[in-house]
Amino acid sequence: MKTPVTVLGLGAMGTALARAFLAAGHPTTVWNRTPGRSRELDALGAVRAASAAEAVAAGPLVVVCLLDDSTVRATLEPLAADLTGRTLVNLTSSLPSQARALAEWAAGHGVDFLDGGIMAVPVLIGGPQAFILYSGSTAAFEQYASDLKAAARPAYVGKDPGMASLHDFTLLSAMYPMLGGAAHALALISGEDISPTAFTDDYLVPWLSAMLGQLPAMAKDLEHGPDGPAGSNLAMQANGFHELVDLAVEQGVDPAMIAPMEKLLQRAVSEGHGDEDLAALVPLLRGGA
Ligand code: FVH
Repeated sequence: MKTPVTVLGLGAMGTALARAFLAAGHPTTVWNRTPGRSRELDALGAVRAASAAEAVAAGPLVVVCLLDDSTVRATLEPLAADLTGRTLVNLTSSLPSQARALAEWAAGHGVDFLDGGIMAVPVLIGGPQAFILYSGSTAAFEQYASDLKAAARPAYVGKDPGMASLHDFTLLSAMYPMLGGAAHALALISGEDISPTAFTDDYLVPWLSAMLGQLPAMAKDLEHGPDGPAGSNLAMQANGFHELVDLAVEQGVDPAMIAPMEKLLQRAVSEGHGDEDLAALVPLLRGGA
């Protein structure tokens, strides 16, 4: 028999996780604060527990996916005794410090603990693009990785329970400005006779894909130092960037999304990095505001 799994929380993500475990043949017990949510899981074979404690008692592997860290603490703290001897996998978004504190709480109650960062939206769960970053108990990961695979490809990023969250939020920090930049680009053309779909398919995706292809070189420069003169030096970029802000103003678009980049480039130049490449921004940012 496959490992029984308990899922606490049937929001959009908890429901997707429960569906994936059911699809992979895991006996799956579910609980949600508001009863009756995600009724479709019943027909797939989910067992609906009357209380969180009853859900926890159903099996050795407890996956929690609630709104935020304070919700998790409020839900789990009364269940400490029920969780003892089981493995708790927290897939709720939380800060590294919160994950570490939860791990400490779990250890104090004899609960094996993994924190996870879900790199997917609900519709991708169970599919090939989804992956989930895990950190915390190596033993728990080794024991349950093959079960957790039902939800998404599991990637273990370290014993420190804060590592999954650090990786997760770092990846989101790269994603949001990219998607915000895409929204800014589409706003620039929105008053024009240009199809957003065609523009995106023909130019935006190929352009961003080509630029993404440059990231490994940037990371290499950062790790080993530049291996030649900058192809696109920061002085040149800082000099021209105001035109992007001017274009936004001309098109009636709020430049809020791109304006901080101009300031950052100017700062890099004024601090002597004009002849360097974008990798020079990394230590600059690390130095703080
Ligand atoms: N959905 C997504 O795209 C992202 C992908 C990456 C990871 N996130 C994180 O996953 C956590 C849950 O997100 P979600 O999408 O499932 O969120 P909701 O659909 O809003 O469901 C929230 C669940 O939390 C329950 N809940 C809220 N407050 C309480 C409380 N005080 N006590 C107990 N449970 C609570 C809520 O229950 P109910 O409102 O139905 O009673 C839902 O089960 C989240 O950390 C994302 O950042 C998702």
